[in-house]
Amino acid sequence: PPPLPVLPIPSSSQLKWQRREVIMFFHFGMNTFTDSEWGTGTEDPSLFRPAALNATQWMDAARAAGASLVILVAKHHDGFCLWPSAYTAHSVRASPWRAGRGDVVAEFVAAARSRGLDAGLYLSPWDRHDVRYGQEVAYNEYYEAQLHELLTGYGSVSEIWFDGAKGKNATNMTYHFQEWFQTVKQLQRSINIFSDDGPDVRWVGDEKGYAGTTCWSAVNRSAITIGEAGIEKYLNEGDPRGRDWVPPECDVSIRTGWFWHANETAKPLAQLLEIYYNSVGRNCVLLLNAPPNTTGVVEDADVARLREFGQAVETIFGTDLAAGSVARASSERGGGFEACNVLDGRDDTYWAPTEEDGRRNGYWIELRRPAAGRPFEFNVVRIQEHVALGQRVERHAVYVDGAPVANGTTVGHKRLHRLPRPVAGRKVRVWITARRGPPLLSAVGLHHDPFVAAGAM
Ligand code: IPT
Repeated sequence: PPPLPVLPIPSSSQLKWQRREVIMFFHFGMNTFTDSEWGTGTEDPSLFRPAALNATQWMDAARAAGASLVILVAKHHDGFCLWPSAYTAHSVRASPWRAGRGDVVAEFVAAARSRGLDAGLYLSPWDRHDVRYGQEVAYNEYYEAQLHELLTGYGSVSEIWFDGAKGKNATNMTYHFQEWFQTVKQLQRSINIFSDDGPDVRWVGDEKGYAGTTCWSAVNRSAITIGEAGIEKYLNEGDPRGRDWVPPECDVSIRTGWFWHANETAKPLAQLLEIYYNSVGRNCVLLLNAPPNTTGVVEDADVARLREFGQAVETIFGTDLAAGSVARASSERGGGFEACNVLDGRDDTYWAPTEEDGRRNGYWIELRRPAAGRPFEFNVVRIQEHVALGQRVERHAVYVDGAPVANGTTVGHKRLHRLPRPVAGRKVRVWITARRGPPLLSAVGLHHDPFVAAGAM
């Protein structure tokens, strides 16, 4: 029989999200036109006038980066709404753009669909414009009403983002998160809700795009208060004893700011790849932000950088040097759970050992080059758990022909080890030295990363 789950386990929406690996964020709005990151809320709507907004161009940039989901900031802290909300005058309706008949959310969602991408939305709880902010009942109702508009007017929304950000001098205000989350799920059953404490996807605790070297998908949600300082380390590493499956998302901008500023440029490729290894390679989804400019397009240099990034990931991971090797393991459960499943490129097949195995010598799986073939030569090791049945690995180590080359703690959906220099050998063995249950591995891959710069490690 198949192995039993080790709780907690992901929902099908969370699994689908996890397998996206790279998704994109678009911060665009009043701040784009005022050279600001946090607007005051007093901005004149007439300032919002992108000369040639082209959301399809944003989608092409997202696709070039390898993203399958795009998230738009529909309202940031300044309160200006990118859709013609019926509940406020502070929106695109009051701007000169498209003569006040424009709707960025509608154009964004339509462009995403036309390019085969799923859409998500961000609606800032902190609102520095609306007069109801500070009046608990009135503002929470306003916020609910806007959730309703966004989640009923634009078709299927895959993710919604609740930012915990709030200025130090912000008016006191209790957000009714539990009611909001309930409304969201009632309107969109398969949506993933992002906030510091999920319920579906959690913040990783920083805006650098780095997860902890130990990174559990689980946490105890009751241990987290949204927006509270001091929770960052817990969010960064997760909790091996967590009862709630709430995997982390790493939000980071390709530039310094979230919004477009004339004097900023995109991070170099090497830095974006470092981010990839420290996010996707540490059991997270990478949410990469690109800021459209005052024209309403992502700048050519940024698009070029996103394309370079997407191509680099494809160059490194498009070829699995372990393909064609022979897999054996400390034990095999049999009946469809053979060691060779780690080589088939599928997420739904995996190696499962016997229950007794761990009590004897410990668990290991080994890839071997047939005697006639050339030795392996690689500088990246990829290990993936079948997290559909829970995250189990607590500690692991990688050996090449008996010599240690890498080790670490958690694995989760994907763990990447980038080695300082290429190694060669005929046998690659992964030891699982500590675990919460028999390890279930869906993949062990070997890759060559030509972008490892001398000294970049
Ligand atoms: C930070 C919020 O405090 C946090 O709750 C989360 O929403 C995060 O943003 C998302 O990036 S604020 C930021 C200035 C660190």
